Amino acid sequence: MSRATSTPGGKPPLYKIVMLGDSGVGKTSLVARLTNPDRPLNHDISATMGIEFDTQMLDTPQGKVKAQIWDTAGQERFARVLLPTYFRKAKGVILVYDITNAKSFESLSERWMAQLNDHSNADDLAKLLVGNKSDLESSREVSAEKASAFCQEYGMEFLETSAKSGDNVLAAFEKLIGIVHDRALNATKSKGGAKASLANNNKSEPEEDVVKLEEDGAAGSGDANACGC
Ligand code: G3D
Ligand code: MG
Repeated sequence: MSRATSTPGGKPPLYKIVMLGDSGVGKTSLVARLTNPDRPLNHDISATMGIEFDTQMLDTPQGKVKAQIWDTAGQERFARVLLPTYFRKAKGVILVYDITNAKSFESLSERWMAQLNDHSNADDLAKLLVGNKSDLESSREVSAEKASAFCQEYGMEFLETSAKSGDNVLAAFEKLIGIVHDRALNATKSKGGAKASLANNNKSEPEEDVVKLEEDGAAGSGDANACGC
């Protein structure tokens, strides 16, 4: 379990979340919009190879937390090799499709949910469905009703976003990280309270490898090699 609580004045808890979805749906653009909202949508950064991650401080109703957001190419052959590393210790997942591309929505049930189940304990992961490119309403192929029905089936929340306009981007990441943080706090309580958790955390828990990646200076470097993948 990640550090679910922080000491007064201490570091906020850090949670790993992963982006999933077909190539081209806008995963990299969403992360870029979150971490650098003033940068126009520009695709020098779109040729995502392997794995990269970035960190971002986010607000939740229970205080500030740090999200370590992993992004992948979404290219099947490459992703298969990297998936175990990708999912390791993840606490949340954002499943992204493109509202103008019905196939990208079908891929969620045909491919991405199966990979989630194969490589993680899907029940332990907080999940958020994101329909991106909401600015392209006239080209819409996936209705919000259809997406909501999918969410009910898999027990997840849903938002439509536009990485291009910035609409709902922060809200999406905050929603997911809020769920992750709530779950961690509840788990801490049910394990005997925050005090016990803090005591355990001082015994250098194995989750620290996620933190270590960041401390190594790899965070945001955009370099798959930098995270030892
Ligand atoms: P990916 O990381 O999921 O593969 P990218 O997707 O972030 O690389 O985005 C793929 C393409 O979709 C990019 O276009 C990008 O500009 C565009 N895109 C991403 N999000 C949005 C959005 O919300 N609205 C619109 N209109 N376009 C978006 P290019 O042409 O650079 O390939
Ligand atoms: Mg990408």
